Amino acid sequence: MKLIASLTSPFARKVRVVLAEKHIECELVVDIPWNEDSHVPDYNPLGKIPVLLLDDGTALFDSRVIVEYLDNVSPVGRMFPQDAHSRILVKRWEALADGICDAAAAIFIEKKRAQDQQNPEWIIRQEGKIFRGLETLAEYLGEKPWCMETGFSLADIAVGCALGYLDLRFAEKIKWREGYPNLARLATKLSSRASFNSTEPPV
Ligand SMILES: N[C@@H](CCC(=O)N[C@@H](CS)C(=O)NCC(=O)O)C(=O)O
Repeated sequence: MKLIASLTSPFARKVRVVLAEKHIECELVVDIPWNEDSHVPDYNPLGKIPVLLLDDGTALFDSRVIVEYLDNVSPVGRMFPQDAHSRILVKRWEALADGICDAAAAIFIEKKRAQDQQNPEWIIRQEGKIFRGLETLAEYLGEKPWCMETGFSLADIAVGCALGYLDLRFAEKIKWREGYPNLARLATKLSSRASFNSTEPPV
């Protein structure tokens, strides 16, 4: 099995953390989809990472499909609670955390354009998604030790990867730790796990 990923993608990090938590061996192939010579479109017509290449040649994308597949590969470190309602709540946490990453990545890409080609209204619209998203994550978390009452799950991983991505791209602009101490507590706890430590994005 091979994971095609970059070292900074929060979606790829989510998959890498899941692999580490479940102790699944997987070769990492670094491929930056923005590079001219990227092979990502050969495996994912959408040209996005992560892509998981199975030994029989099947290419799986996107990250939500991959983590669900991995959770079925091994019973170690279950990522989803058993009952249907809790399971769908984990998926909602994941959708919200991933959505924050989508908006943050969109701003990052827009800001790479020449200043006079950037669309400030569109950036503000994406920022709104991030700020409302953070507020909702904090509200859902409350004083619980983990996102789900049932304990550590994919929800915590998705949130940890989203917060880590905000630190990577917008540490100066988005001071989420100051506004949301409960999210800060969760992030600190996650950073002490080997899975998060070993997938820390390079600055
Ligand atoms: N929903 C997708 C999002 C993947 C995604 O947006 N990946 C980014 C890297 S962070 C990418 O490959 N972008 C290249 C592009 O949009 O062309 C997932 O969860 O896998």
